[in-house]
Amino acid sequence: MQNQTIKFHAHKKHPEAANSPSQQQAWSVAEIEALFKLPFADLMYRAQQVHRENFDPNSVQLSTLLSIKTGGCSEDCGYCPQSAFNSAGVENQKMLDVAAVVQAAQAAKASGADRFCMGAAWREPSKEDMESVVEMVKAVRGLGMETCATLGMLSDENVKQLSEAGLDYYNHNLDTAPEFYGEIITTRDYQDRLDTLERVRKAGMHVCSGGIVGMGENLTQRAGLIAQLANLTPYPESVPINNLVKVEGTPLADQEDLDPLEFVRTIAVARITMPRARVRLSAGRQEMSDAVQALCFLAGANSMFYGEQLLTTGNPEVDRDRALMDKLGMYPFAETH
Ligand code: SAM
Ligand code: DTB
Ligand code: SF4
Repeated sequence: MQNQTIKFHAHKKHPEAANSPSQQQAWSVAEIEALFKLPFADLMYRAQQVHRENFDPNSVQLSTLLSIKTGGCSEDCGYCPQSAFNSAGVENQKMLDVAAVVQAAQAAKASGADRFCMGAAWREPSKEDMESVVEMVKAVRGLGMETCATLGMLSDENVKQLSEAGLDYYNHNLDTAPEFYGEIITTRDYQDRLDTLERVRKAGMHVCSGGIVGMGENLTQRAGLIAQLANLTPYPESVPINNLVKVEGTPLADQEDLDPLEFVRTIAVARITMPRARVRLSAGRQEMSDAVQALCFLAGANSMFYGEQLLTTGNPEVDRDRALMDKLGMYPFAETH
């Protein structure tokens, strides 16, 4: 395992976009597992080194989420309150109209977010769905925000339409290691996810892909998820690391808590193995203390979901996040570019 030596270029708006496959190291699951097992201080030191070589360590990229179509999803993802297989009490809603989406994006921008992510509870979008999404992407782009969408699996035609509409990022998570995946989802397989990511990449959009920890996976499986992500060539520009939000009515509602320090370690390992990615401290922040979040930033997280709502569950209030950033001397990426 060798240290990456790519230098941070302060003038670049998107250092993560310069990630080049030719500079990329291949990672075995065993190597990644060895990182997880380092003494905590050694792991944090190494993650900080990589972080500082590639990014301004005090800047945090802020993405605001909006659920543009909620509930009634035909997939059986065990963690998800929006699956029709689960009974989490989420009210099904039809797709929002473009004006409502633009209004939410304007509010997000005014609060300091630089990226707006539109999420839909679909296995995959229909032709009619795509027409509305394309309008939404164009309108949000028109506000000068980066756009992201997460709509399920995509066809070649879908990626073409999204790319032509100017979509900057597509979020599609691998969620967990291939070996554990079948315990959580049965209605689509791992390869389907990899195929969608490949299509997004080929169409020239940036890839946002990560996963969920705390679903009962073991350490090797956590390492297996990171290995899958880090060995994508190139690895994703954005890597959301979600801590399972345990929602009543889902099969994972009673899952045992992951030790918060294991979550911090996962962030550090993602940072080391994907040096130029935006590593996002994602779902689960509402249940996290400021101290754990501070450790995550120290471990190399440099992005978070920002705004009171994730898709159907809560996220810290903007005021609490502003206070946290102030306390840590951190600033939103949008305010320095
Ligand atoms: N339906 C699309 C899909 O699955 O690709 C997009 C929306 S889906 C809700 C996006 C991601 O949210 C999932 O892949 C999963 O990683 C994350 N997610 C959903 N429920 C979660 C939960 N309870 N805790 C943590 N992350 C969750
Ligand atoms: C991601 O990795 N996490 C976000 C976003 N991408 C779409 C979603 C988290 C959802 C948490 C459960 C909910 O609010 O429904
Ligand atoms: Fe549907 Fe996405 Fe939830 Fe799975 S994670 S049930 S695909 S909304």
